[in-house]
Amino acid sequence: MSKIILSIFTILAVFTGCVAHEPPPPFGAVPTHDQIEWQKMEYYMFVHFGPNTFTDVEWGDGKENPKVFNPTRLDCRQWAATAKAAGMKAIIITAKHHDGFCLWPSKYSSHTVRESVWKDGKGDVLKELSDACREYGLKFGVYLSPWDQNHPQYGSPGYNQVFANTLEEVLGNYSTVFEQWFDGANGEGPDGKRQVYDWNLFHQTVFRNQPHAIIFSDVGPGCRWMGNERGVAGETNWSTMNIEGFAPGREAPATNILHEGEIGGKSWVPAETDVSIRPGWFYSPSTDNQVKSLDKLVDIYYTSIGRNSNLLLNVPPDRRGLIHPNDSARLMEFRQIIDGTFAVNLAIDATITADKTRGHSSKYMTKNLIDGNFDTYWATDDDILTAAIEIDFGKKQPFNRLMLQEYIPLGQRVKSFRVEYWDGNTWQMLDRQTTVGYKRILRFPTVMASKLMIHIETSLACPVLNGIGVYKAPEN
Ligand code: FUL
Repeated sequence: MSKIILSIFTILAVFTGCVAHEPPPPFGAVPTHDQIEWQKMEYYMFVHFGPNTFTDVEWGDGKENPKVFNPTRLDCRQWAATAKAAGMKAIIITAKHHDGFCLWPSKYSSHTVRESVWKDGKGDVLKELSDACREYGLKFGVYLSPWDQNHPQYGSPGYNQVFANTLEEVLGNYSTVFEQWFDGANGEGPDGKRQVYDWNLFHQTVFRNQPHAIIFSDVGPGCRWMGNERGVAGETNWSTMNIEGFAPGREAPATNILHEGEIGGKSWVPAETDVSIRPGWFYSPSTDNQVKSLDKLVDIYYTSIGRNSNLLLNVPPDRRGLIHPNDSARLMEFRQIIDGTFAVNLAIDATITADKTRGHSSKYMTKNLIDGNFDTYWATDDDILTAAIEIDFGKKQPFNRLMLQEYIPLGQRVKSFRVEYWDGNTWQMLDRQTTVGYKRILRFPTVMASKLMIHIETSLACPVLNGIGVYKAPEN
């Protein structure tokens, strides 16, 4: 009899043990493998370059003489070297802006580098940049504006195929494209007509040529515009959103939705923050002394990468075709500050405990939060939606940054959390926030404390975190 009971217990224990050791099931919309790899890139360069660089306007009207495009010392290797030294992972270039000018000799346009005097009309900026990116180990991406104020067919049904052919040329002839950037701006063409865009055709063309490309637009589907050009993503920022029935531009969801995403949204469309290092997107000699300050860039870091968004920082080359020294010097200072801030994770030498651990299993313990391995994580049992994680430094320690990361392959879950520190007698409130996502960084005045506690207050499904960092940024 007792043997039977024992076996039943053994079977039960093994069974429940097995269940508890299973990874949490994915929750809601989840990213594709390409979206996960894209999110890990975090920081890359936007390059606005074209006739506007020489005419000092932000929006050319397509009537410019192509001969105005004449960089005297164009060197894409200098752009790539700068991006690399800045810690960026890629460069996205405006292959064609709203003026329709193509930075490659397109056979579907008569308004291109071929018609310019640069290299006697034999140059190709996309070729030079994609080669330079390859050489420097950077990914390559392209911006193409469907709005085209030069093309004679713009505003007629035939233009959609012209644009698809143009895309095919750019995506099929250079290198792997990690991101296709679609601008939502849709204005009038040369004959005063507006185009009804065939997004299905455009998307099919992208995926046929570049199956792994992330498509950026107001509504993705790969990643989304986060609603402003100031570098400030939503403090609450879901990577999920409902995109069905919407389109880029005038048919996009309300800006506040782009800004914050949507809790429980049916698609995974993470935010990308695009912002320029200068007041304009294109170079102007009048802005040489208006490169954003170091403090401003650092603020942008925390309101983009620190808020579950990638950062696409625009650095416009000058009329020589080079990144101006004022911009590159600022980029290097910026990198130094960020690298310095995140060099030492104080959580690594601390004792980290959680009040709940999935199945009490070592597979899901807090050590996974600091092992530097993206694919290992701490989690709770499926029905446990709140938890507390304590970080004990063993002695008083100054710190002013806290980083949290959710394991996004299983979806975005945390809806609210609060952070407290131990003042020696009691727990003191430090901050209360909402979403985490791929990466959330809190910035606060330096605290001297021996312990830090993170309370996950609400979560849509059991919390799954794969990273925690506590840092002491140099005071500046
Ligand atoms: C906008 C464009 O109109 C601007 O010129 C710039 O290219 C920016 C990144 O996107 O929609």
